[in-house]
Amino acid sequence: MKYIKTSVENNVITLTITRPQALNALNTEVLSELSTAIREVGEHPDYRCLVIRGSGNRAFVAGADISEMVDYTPEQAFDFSMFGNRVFAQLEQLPIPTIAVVHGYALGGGMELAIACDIRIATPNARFALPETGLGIIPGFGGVFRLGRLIGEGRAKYMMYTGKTVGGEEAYRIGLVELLAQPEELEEMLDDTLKRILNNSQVAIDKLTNIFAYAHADASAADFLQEAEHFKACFAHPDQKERMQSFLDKQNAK
Ligand code: CO8
Repeated sequence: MKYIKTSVENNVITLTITRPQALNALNTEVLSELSTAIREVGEHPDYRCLVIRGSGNRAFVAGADISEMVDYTPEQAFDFSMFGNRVFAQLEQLPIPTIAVVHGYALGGGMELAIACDIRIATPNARFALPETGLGIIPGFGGVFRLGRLIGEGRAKYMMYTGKTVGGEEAYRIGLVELLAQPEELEEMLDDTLKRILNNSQVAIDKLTNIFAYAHADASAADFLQEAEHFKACFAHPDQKERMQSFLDKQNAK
């Protein structure tokens, strides 16, 4: 794989999204590789935990790829959203615990990826935001529904309507991340969490992951379709093209 690097240690598999030149932004290729990697994780009998990280020291994932999305037709936007929704649902429904390790930017689809995992560990320099409304779109990878479950609907609406960035400490305070670690303590905290999970009964954890997958499966299918339909409609409006183009023009002028 070109964009997803894999490593395995003590029955724990780590997937590192590796597209540092674009702050690990998710284009179709990255998403396709992620889909394959997650499917393979689900089929492997020996893995007991999955860790997801972003390459480099600046970002977990800076969102879906804006340069790819800017010219999408509404139909392409619908397909991209449904595809992303399927990949993140695959992740959410894995039969093993999943942990996102977040440093730097976790924006838009990147934040949606982090909240599709079971547990999040972040450093104070983590930057979470859903900047989609500023780009004329909405979160399209299941985040509209998942975020409210995690931090409460009011806070979720605040983050989506305002696009405001939340740093690592605030993310910890509002329950967007479960663990906060100074950069030098991050690996130790991750190892400690993994050891605690691995020391417990695999049978019991397997039962829990099954219950959580069951709890969200029915609602998710209808929710994702609803989200993708509205996501599609954003691409039929000039706001989306103007706002994304304006972002890209500013990037080019740097
Ligand atoms: N897409 C494409 N390229 C990106 C993205 C992105 N989301 N984020 C960063 N990059 C690229 C930059 O264009 C730049 O590339 P280049 O060097 O070739 O110009 C490189 O990464 C480094 O970025 P910057 O030079 O901008 O670094 P700064 O430190 O100045 O800024 C920021 C970092 C603040 C992260 C800035 O890059 C930024 O604002 N990026 C966009 C963040 C964003 O808005 N993300 C949300 C996108 S929308 C989304 O995720 C929707 C999800 C739902 C999709 C549903 C299905 C379709």
